[in-house]
Amino acid sequence: MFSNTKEFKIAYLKKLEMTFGTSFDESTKREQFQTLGAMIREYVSSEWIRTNEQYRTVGGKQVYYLSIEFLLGRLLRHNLMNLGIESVVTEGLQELGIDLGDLEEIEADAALGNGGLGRLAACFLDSLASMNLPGHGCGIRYKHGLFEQKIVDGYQVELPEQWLRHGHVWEVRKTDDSVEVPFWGKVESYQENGKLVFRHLHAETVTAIPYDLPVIGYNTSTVNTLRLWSAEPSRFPANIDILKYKKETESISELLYPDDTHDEGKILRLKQQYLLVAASLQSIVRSYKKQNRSLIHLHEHVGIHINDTHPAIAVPELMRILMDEEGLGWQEAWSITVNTLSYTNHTTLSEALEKWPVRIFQPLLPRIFMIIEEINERFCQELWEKFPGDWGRIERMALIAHGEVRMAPLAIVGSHSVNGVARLHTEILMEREMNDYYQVFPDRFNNKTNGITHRRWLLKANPNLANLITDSIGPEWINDTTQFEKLLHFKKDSVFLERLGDIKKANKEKLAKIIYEKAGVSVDTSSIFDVQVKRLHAYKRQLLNVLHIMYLYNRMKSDSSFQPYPRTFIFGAKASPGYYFAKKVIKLINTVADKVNHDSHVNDKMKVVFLENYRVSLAEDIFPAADISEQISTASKEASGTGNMKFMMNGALTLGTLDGANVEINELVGEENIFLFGLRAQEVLNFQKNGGYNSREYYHYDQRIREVTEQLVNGFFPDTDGEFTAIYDSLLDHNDQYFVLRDFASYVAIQEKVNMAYQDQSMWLEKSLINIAKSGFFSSDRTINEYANQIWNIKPFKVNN
Ligand code: F58
Repeated sequence: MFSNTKEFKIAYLKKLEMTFGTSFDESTKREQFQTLGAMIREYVSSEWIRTNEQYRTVGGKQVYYLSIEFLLGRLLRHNLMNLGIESVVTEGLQELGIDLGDLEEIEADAALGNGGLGRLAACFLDSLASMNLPGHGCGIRYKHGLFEQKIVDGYQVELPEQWLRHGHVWEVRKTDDSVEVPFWGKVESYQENGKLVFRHLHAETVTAIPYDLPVIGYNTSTVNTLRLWSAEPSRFPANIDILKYKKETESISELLYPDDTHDEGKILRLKQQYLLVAASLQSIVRSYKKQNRSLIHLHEHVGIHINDTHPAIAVPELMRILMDEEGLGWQEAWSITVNTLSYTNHTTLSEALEKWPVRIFQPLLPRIFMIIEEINERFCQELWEKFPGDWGRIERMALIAHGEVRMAPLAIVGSHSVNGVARLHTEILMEREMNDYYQVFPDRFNNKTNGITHRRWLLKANPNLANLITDSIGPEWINDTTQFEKLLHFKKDSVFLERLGDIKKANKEKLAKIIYEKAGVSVDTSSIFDVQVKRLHAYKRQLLNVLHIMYLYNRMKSDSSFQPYPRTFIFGAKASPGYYFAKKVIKLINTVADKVNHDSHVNDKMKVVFLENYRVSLAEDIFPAADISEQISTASKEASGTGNMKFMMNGALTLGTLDGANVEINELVGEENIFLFGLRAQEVLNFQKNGGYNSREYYHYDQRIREVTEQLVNGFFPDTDGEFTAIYDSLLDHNDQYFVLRDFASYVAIQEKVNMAYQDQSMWLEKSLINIAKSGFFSSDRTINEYANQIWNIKPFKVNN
């Protein structure tokens, strides 16, 4: 469409005038952004069509990644980069007096997710397309993504997120590919030609409309698809309140994670999950049938991945399609289902594994429930044969028990592969959390350590570092991250290390500006940028971090000889709207920030910053600027973490527990290049099993702990009467479930080590370099390669021009 700056400018101006009926001089920034986005989408459309055509006609097996979240962030620069037209476009715009960076800011983050799970799905899509793998995403087009966070008087306030207010320039609405999804009603069975046949009657039907997004691979002709479903009313039934029906239907794709503390919310969430699964499976089967193949061979040509338990209803839904619609018998349908499906678990927290009350499930999805009952019966029969008389085991393992449908067991029983997301996590699943199932299906369990796309998190987010790497080892690392290791040659190269230091400093200056603009705090860019950004959750222990800051503050106030190296503590986190404790921790961080930042005794040595509305686009400015990456979860609780990988790839040093993927980071970089502290996973698990931890002992014996915990409730923070009692109680009355006080001393000690280490800059930069050089393992290209070869059995397919 355009191969040089001049052609680009002509096409751009024409497109702008045609789309908005306005001259360039009169156009707004938004119009300029929309024009550019639309141009790029058109630019890729022929490759997109070609990819789909060739997948259909000559391509091999395809995989569909079903996920309730896709945390894409912004797509403009990422797409330009992957298409290799970033510089032509940047220059062309510049000649028109437009800064690409300004247009980038116009794009709303597509925040269809809340954390690592959703961001992982987005990284996987990038790797699939970039490695020419036929893999697509299926998700929900929530009208409102994750809420926008404001901090008002230190508290989190949630505003509805509005990413679609100005439309989404990358999507294409495909009305003709819409499908119908039934809820409620009843199931009737009768004999037909000697076969038992089921009919779903009087259902309330919803139309699922797909919106397709092109997923553009880096430097390749592959353009895969992310299909996001939106719920709309289908034909309006007679005699109903139309407005009510419309509202109810549309609410299905209105919100990510509606509040499910009451039945209405539970129904809505289950509807979302079924919408995602039923619509995706119908559309997958429809496109499979276009290839004139029999469904008996489905698993040879199609893989369907269940990302966490939310899409686990894919198991009974695929059975339903194969039996009720295609007429296959149970055995045949079951074997195809199991061979087609695979499942990833993302948590060891048993309370986080989904369970649905039968009283809600059965009436809402009557046929699906019948199928789950049958799967359950057959599975329990098998267990009975394997473990005769072991009622306890059967009760623990049943798919339906105590009035609930258990989604993780359903996914395990109905998939040929079950994977954890880091080595330690998978071990814990196999040895503890899912040990019963592991004993029955030992061959299904496997590990796939997470990864991140280095194209977004390094090439795009940290262009100066990317250039330094390319200057030093050539550009091959972009397609092959094992090349990162070549950087080790520069370990003792003072010129290289100095450039590395300069780049970090420049990134810190950029972030400092953002901090000043957003939070009104001016920070010292030669201080240590010590960063913790992630979902706010008790197990992630933002509380430990803030208690340590309080301790430092106390010590600086009472001991004038205590002069630690200057630090800037940076936080970013959203708390789930109904999570009381998490919100209190946010308030505490902001309260401490207020105290510290306004105290002239300490504020030239330390600052505390809470950046509101943490999201992908903000993260892209944070990771490149960090010196210290806080990964301080209670060991055994963080399945993997992926922020830890983003920090590492950008040269920050990890300060963490041996949890999740930190274990693998430690093995790669060696203990001298990471700061480890705290209980080990096994110790935590033992305490949990056998008891023996008493948080009050730590309170009594450690004066530092006593002081900071008492400060939560003794008026140390003015005007916060009772504000932090819940935190105080969690630590002392509820015996500190997450071992914050147990790990406190060890955390303080390791922070002192950081303090010393940072003061030897050349040593620090060497450690930073080693971290970057070893981070190639954490590219999602490596992860996706493992999924492709070991789970999905899909092969790269080069789209022909
Ligand atoms: C995260 N899970 C894990 N869940 O916590 C993290 O260790 C891991 O690296 C990441 O998945 C990718 O494997 C996660 O983000 C959620 O956000 C839940 C979704 C359902 C509601 C509760 C939170």
